[in-house]
Amino acid sequence: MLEIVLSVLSFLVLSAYAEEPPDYFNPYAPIFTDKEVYSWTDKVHITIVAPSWNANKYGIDSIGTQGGHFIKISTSKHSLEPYKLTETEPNSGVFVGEVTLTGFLHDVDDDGKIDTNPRTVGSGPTNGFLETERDGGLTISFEFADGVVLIHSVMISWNIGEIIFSEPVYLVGESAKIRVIDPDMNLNPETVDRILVEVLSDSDVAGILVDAIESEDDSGLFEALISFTQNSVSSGNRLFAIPGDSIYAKYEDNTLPSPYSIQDELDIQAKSKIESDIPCLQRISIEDVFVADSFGKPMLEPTVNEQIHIAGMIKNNQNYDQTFVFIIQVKDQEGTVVSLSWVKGQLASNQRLNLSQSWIPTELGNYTIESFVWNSLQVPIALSENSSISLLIQ
Ligand SMILES: [Ca+2]
Ligand SMILES: [Ca+2]
Ligand SMILES: [Ca+2]
Ligand SMILES: [Ca+2]
Repeated sequence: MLEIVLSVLSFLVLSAYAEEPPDYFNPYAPIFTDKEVYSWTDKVHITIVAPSWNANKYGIDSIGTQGGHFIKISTSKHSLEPYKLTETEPNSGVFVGEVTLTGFLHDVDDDGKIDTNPRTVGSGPTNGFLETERDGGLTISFEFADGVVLIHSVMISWNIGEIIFSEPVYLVGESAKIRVIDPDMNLNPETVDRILVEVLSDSDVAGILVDAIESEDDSGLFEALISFTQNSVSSGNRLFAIPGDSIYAKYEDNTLPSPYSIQDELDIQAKSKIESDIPCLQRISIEDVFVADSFGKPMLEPTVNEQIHIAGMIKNNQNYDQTFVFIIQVKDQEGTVVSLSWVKGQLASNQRLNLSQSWIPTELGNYTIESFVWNSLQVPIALSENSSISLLIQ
């Protein structure tokens, strides 16, 4: 402390540069940065509060370039010195500047081409470019007074990207927004950057490759909007996917923090689902169920031990294919199921289909014929309202 005071005093004696001498006994000049951790190509906003360097209350002062009182901005292998910061207002005593980090040579999207332009140049307050390493620090030092050096350090690190769908489920007519957050891909803080995202569905595992665009020049947040089709192949930002499909979005992160190596890559994935915009029970309708003879003619008085056909017509109310199981069960007066049968198949867009099942009643009585449509027997989801008719066997 004594040493500092002495050197500050000697500085006072030699001082000739300022109209009013700094308050050397109160060297309040903290250095601030807008973040504590930066990515490799971020822009760093620097603020130094140094009221004692506000030499001219009526003019804009600057700091950092006066002999013996340099500001130095450095990474492990590169530095900018002297670097000038300028006062925000004539009488603020607050000095600001920017330095844009420029990373190192690296291929960020695995296409074999380098995507960065590392360089170290500039003298401030906003024109500085500085090369950085993947891990390490950035140090700003300011020799506030002779022998009094103020230092502020921040970290530089890559980040593991994140990817999300805006919704857990989309209806067929909706668009899906995909967001990727990876500050490492904000390669130029002055312009909108873009990254590639792969999007695929259970029905199209080849999928599409879409551009996700940075939301602002300096956000590191990338967004892509995709739509779904059930009737045509995937193309552009349109993905073939049918209701019930899971949909997947994948971003390959080639900028991973330690302990990953610089050459490592990691697939970051998100999952969502696509559902029909028609309520489940209205996707298929059972239009008509009746009892027919072997020629398809309605039977008015069916009798015991005579083969009858239970005929039904179902209709797909959606404009895409739908797999189905059409189930018919016959119950006697006690509610016991005496016949159970089903037909599996696929209905094309808006298709009507006639189906029938045969049954030979062995006893007289009143029966109930119930029919349902499910999507499958394995994981049954009802796709229609149930139909029920009564039948007297004589
Ligand atoms: Ca001033
Ligand atoms: Ca590349
Ligand atoms: Ca950018
Ligand atoms: Ca990254």
